[in-house]
Amino acid sequence: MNSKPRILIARAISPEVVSTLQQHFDVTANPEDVAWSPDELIDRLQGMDGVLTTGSQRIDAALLAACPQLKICANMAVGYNNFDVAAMTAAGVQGTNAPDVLTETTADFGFALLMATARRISESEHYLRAGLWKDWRYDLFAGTEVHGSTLGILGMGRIGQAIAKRGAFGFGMNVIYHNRSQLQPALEAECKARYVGKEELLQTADHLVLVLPYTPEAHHTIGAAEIALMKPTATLINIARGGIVDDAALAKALAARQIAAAGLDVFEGEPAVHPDLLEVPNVVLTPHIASATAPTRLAMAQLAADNLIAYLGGKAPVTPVNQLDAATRRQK
Ligand code: 8YV
Repeated sequence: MNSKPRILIARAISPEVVSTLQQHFDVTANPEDVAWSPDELIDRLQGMDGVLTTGSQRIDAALLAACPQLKICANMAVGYNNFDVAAMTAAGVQGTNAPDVLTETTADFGFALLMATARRISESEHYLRAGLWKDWRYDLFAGTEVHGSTLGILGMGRIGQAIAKRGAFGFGMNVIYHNRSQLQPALEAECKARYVGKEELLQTADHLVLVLPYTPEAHHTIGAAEIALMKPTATLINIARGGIVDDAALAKALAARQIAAAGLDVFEGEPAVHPDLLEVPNVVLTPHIASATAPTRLAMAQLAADNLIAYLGGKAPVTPVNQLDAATRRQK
């Protein structure tokens, strides 16, 4: 009798996706939703053929060597900077991510964070809750204009394009972007976005949204020198990854009002947040929730499950992040 492949679900996900996976696999889940340490993860991965990971489980050469049975890591995230892709490919382990299903939801949140930052929503709510609202005042929480302003986007992938459309068509914004490569003219027209150099983007944007993938080259893409190029009235929004922004430099710039405000959903070393960021009022801080709506979380988990089912069932993965050589691929 052929036994079912064994998989580990590293964090708690929708019970319906767990049930689907149970039809195909011998499943070990994590119903208490414990954030395992790297060593605990290695322990639990012994004898597993596949794992459903989130962006917070690091998959590296040491883990792959310690888990020789492991054949696929299915990330429930579009970003996969938690994967050492080269090490996975060298070890013959398939990696998959979860693109597309979260694009519009994440773009919605990017815009929500932009609006909250520009219009000082968090800051003014704290003021109200603290009982400080006693009277009307001409410039009470006067913010930055959104409609008709210039929206700058750094990283023009699927999410960047979805944000551009919201800005151009919903808010009449002038959209400029910078990316590793310029979009095809038809796609630029669809997004109503104009390609500019990085310096022009920094100097011209009223609201700068970061949506680029986190690679070693993208570390501290925005630091003190880049912030110095921005307008004093500008806002900076990071929904990409912590590490793209030098958070210490940003906190300093916000305190000095070198830029007007920032909205951050991701942080260097999260869930820890740089203490200086917690001290400045002109920043909106959220705990990495840009893709967090119930339907989108479900779609992300389903896509990760589909990848596990396809690959361990002998088919091509749906959304691979690496291409394996048939000769070196870990097999049953
Ligand atoms: C996830 C994300 O919530 O998809 C991504 O890249 O950052 C988020 O949508 C997170 O990584 C958990 O998997």
